[in-house]
Amino acid sequence: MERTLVIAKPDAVRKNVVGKIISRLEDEGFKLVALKKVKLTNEQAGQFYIVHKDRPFYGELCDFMSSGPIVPMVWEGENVIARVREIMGATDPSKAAEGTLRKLYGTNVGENAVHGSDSPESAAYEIPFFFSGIELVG
Ligand code: YYY
Ligand code: MG
Repeated sequence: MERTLVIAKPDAVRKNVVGKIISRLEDEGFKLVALKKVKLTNEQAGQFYIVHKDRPFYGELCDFMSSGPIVPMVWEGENVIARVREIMGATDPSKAAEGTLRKLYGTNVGENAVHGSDSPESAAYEIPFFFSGIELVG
């Protein structure tokens, strides 16, 4: 069964919509296998998003992702990586489809409420970034 790393980003925590994000993923039939609340340093945010290190938005992204607590979680289900990407919607909330999490809860392209792994390779890096084996309860 496939797993993906989802993060309720600092803006979602500030807006008090973490529960709504969790409810939506439960309603979609996925199984929650891990969840915690953490606050990253700027350097830790940079390590998480290391694939974007040469992009112009990297500095702002690291500042935002370390601006407050986040809620990383692991979800399991059939085709969960691609399906969560659909449920999240486009990176820019103003371009995201109606009913998607980013349309509902995002603010702008930088503050877009939620992260979801984009491939099995990304999930294999991102899940152990936050969770050890004994924290993953399938
Ligand atoms: O996978 P996804 O989160 O939809 O977008 P990415 O292209 O991987 O970018 C990661 C993260 O960076 C995005 O969620 C917000 C931020 N970002 C940005 O601030 N400005 C952009 N033009 C593109 C991405
Ligand atoms: Mg991405």
